[in-house]
Amino acid sequence: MRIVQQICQRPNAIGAYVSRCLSAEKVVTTSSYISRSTADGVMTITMDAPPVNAMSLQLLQDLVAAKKAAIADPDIRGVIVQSTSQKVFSAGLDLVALRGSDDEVHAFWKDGVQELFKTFYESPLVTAAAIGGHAPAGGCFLALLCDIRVMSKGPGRIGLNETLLGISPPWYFADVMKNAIGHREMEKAMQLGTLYSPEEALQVGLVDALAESKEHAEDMALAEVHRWLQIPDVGRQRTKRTIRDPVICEFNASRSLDVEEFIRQVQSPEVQAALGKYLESLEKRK
Ligand code: CO8
Repeated sequence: MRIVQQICQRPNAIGAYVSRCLSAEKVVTTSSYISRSTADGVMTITMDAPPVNAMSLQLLQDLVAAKKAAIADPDIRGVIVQSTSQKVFSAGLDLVALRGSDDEVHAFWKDGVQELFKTFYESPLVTAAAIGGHAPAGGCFLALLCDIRVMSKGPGRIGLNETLLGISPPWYFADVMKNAIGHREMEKAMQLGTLYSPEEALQVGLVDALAESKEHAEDMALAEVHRWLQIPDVGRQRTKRTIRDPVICEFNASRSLDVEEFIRQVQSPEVQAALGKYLESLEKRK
């Protein structure tokens, strides 16, 4: 499997994406779950794990690898995360993976979810999520790690709905949610497992803007990234670090405990039963 990484170095930022990289072209390797393309200093990471971009360990690791590649590339200053699906950004963590063996769930959390949080949250790059449909649970979490969130109007829903599955997400899920929507709204939304419509999400501040379609969301996200890139990196990045560093420090200090707590929780008979029922209910909707 391979992807094409294309680089255009034109100074004309906004609008230049329309002709995304017909010139210089660089080929890099990838997995089957994402593709990346680069233009005008912005890397676009597109999730492609049908049907719903459920975050398996592989998809999580691919996202992390792509983001790290962007960070390591001196020509890249911004990142957009999006999906090939017309109706789902990501259905969140792979529920089947949460029913794996001890070793599997350990690796899933430590090498997948924790790495995703750390890599995206502490990244200095301007990062946007173009949310072209449903973004429950882990899908919402990924969007919350970005600086900018644009969601398409329509039937898609977004929120941290873990309690509906009988699970309780870790503190840093709550923290990033609180940053977006405030403490009181977060307390209600996370306990009730609220999934917001795009209009409601805009109203509470969970997303920054609404688009008419998935493609429009991607265009708006790119334009907004370019707007942020007009700010000198040195000041913006230092400010981002100042704001986010305390959370990263707390996270680094509690990683082992967090893995233990995750394993304890997902392997309890109650949670396994709730996960089983939830997967069955998804099946029955057909
Ligand atoms: N994981 C694995 N498989 C999934 C998931 C998922 N998260 N979501 C959907 N699927 C599967 C379905 O079972 C179905 O499989 P199959 O075709 O084999 O029957 C297939 O994907 C297609 O699903 P749908 O038919 O439901 O697709 P729709 O387009 O109709 O609906 C939705 C898309 C709205 C996204 C819908 O699939 C849905 O609601 N999915 C569940 C979303 C959800 O609740 N995710 C929660 C995941 S938990 C999480 O992310 C955070 C956990 C934090 C853990 C903390 C513990 C300490």
